[in-house]
Amino acid sequence: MKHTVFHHLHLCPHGDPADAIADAAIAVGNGTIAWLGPLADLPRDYADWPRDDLGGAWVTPGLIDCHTHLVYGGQRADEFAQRLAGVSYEEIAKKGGGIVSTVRATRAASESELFNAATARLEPLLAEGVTAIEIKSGYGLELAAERKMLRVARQLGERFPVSVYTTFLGAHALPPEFAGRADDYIDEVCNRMLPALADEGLVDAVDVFCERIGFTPAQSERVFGAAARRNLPVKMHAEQLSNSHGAVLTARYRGLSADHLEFLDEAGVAAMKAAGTVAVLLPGAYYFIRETQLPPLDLLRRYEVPIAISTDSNPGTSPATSLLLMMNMATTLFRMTVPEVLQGVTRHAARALGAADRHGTLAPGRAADFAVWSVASLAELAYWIGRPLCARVVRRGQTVYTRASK
Ligand code: DI6
Ligand code: FE
Repeated sequence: MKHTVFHHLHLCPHGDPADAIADAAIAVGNGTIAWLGPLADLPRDYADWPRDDLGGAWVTPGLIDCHTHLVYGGQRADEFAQRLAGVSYEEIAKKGGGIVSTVRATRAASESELFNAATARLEPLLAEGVTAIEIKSGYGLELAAERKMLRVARQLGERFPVSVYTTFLGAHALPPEFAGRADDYIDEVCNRMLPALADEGLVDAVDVFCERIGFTPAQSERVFGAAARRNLPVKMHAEQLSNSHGAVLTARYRGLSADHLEFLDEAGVAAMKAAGTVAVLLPGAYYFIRETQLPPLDLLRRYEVPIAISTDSNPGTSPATSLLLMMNMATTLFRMTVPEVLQGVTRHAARALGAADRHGTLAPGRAADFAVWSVASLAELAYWIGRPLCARVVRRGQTVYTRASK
């Protein structure tokens, strides 16, 4: 049995600095946490276990990026340039650009090309302490290409030391071959794509883009109904560019999360609270499309809705591969606090994936998945912009990443 006592560390076991433990220790046996707490209280059973000195670093649970579109072909830097010249995200989408241009590139790419492109985006996240990640489909918009995306997502979890949670987002945009026939495409999503992909074990959750340039609440509800018939949890890109009251619909289906939420109203917040639906805020998309409507932080706080933070890593609205940068943006742009954003990338993010029993908290009996930070204060995780702060990543008790020391 492989066992180690990690010591000479400060521990933030639940992502909340208020319950941090100074001069702590973590006893790990066979990849599972046997005990954690103040080193001075280390039980005798572990006194003779080999030690691993973390040099006074801070330790948090491994980070969770709970909303990504990591797998896709091509990139959209030229559209970015157009938007800098004043063309809006919605205008580009209406002219057949946007999501649909990534669809063309994704359909044309092979599985290995998609795997290699996604790897280049995954590696910086892993180097920042991410040990669990959600990866959506949604750039295939036909069965074979959606299957290809979800297979690549599963392969990333097999190849790299990260837990991958897949989300079927067939209802991301209307593919060109269904132009003007959105209801027929929703039939295809509900009656053919989702059942086939669920039967192949490729789907952990189902998402839909409920928006003026996406799908209506009625079409979104049909997708949720199809997910419910397969006992699959749901989530939604909701209230990103307008208020379609998608969050209320998501809450009605006891959705894991409603995401974006810039235009969320109090009725939506109250419904999310009642349903236990997590608010996933995506500051990278807010920043990149130069949105000005802030998500209703005061309402979310007043109703005590759990808030998660994520990269929304995607080629159109958030070409981001840094969760720490999202923490900085969520504090600076959304005025969230350090404890809020730390919990937003740990236990609340785990809850948004329906995996709070497996990720986001360090406790006896759980997998020893943690990040080791070369910082003097946890506030530095949201403070520094673009600075490498993760010294080591430990997954199931084994060191899977060590930052090269100068
Ligand atoms: N909202 C977003 O911000 C992404 N998808 C969505 O529903 C954008 C995806 C893209 O532009 O490629
Ligand atoms: Fe998204």
